Amino acid sequence: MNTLKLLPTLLSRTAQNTLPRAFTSSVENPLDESHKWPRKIFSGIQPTGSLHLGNYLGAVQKWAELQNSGEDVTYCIVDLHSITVPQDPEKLRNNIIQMTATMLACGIDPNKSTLFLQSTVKEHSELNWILGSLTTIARLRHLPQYKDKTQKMKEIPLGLFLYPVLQAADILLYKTTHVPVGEDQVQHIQLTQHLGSLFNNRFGTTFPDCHAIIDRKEAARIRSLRDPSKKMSKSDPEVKSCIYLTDEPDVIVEKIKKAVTDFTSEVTYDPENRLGVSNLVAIHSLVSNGKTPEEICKDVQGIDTGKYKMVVAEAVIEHLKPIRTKINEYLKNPSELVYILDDGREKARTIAEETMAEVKQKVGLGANMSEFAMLKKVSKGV
Ligand code: AQP
Repeated sequence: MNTLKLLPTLLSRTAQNTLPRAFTSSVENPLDESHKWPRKIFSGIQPTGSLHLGNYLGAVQKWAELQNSGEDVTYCIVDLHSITVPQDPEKLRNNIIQMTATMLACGIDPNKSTLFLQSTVKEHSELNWILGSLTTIARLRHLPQYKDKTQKMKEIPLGLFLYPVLQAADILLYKTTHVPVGEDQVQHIQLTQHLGSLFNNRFGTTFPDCHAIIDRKEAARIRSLRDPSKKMSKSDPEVKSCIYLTDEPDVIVEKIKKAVTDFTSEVTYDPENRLGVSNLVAIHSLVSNGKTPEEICKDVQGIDTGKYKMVVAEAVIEHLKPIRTKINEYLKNPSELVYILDDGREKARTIAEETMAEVKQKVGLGANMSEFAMLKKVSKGV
């Protein structure tokens, strides 16, 4: 239905995109600084099991806020990224369904957001190849996520090395201006800016400059409960380091009870010097309807960190309860989830196809070759 509605727009845009303008603009038109880009939000999440509090508070909670404030938002379940480490095919498909249910339960509304599965829009892989041909091995080798993830690996998959380029393709394909992410992704957004401007300089203005949105300091980096010097991460082998949205209440209590703090019993928010307790205050603040860390500390004045852990656990359990219930509800109807992803794919594909046609034409690849041949014929006066 969407496709039909969009067809006239698509056709008229294609017709407007007259051949001589497109071919000459590619090399002769330098970077157009004055171009005004519409504000567009894009972000992605890997379908690797359940969401943890870091993913939720650092990214997805913000995604729903942006959607509800009327922004143009596109959210992608990035399955191609997840296969950079080995995946069991059956489990991966289950995880895609699980992640779709989780997104909806966290407030992503397919009527307001475009929610789709990355591998169903082939243009992500195509743009990845083109951008990969622009970037250098030296630029990728120094990215901290690559260094962290491969530290203990003997054989490093090429995909793990290249995935920041695919991430840049994901973002640029939709001419994104803003990307809501956690702090761990900042270098990848910088790489995206670099590749976008490299492309623009070489082939003419095509992509806007994009910016990371990290506006809530306390959410930017949720820390491991067992080692607060590290970020909360699903690949952490320490099971109690990470709270999942689907954890049962008793598991959440157990994990927070075991959270590493320090020898001072007072509850204060001092993220520079007291990483562990400040992490708990940050989590508490983010699940408490806009209460600041300072207000939280004032509320719990007089209780020690041991007792405070129970207060945090209770707040987290309360906040996650409706989300867990909704996840289970959505999971009862997987076909509906697949339908939502299919619908999202159609919306995403319309934009992705348009961008790729422009990119291929500018790079000199095989798009519109028949029109090119016609133009040659005309210029030779045949
Ligand atoms: N600890 C965190 N604090 C704040 N934000 C975080 N994000 C991840 N961890 C934290 C943000 O979550 C979004 C989606 O992340 P992803 O699915 O791509 O997973 P990831 O970044 O690889 O992080 P994970 O879940 O912990 O996985 P591993 O163990 O593979 O590193 C991103 O916006 C990310 O910033």
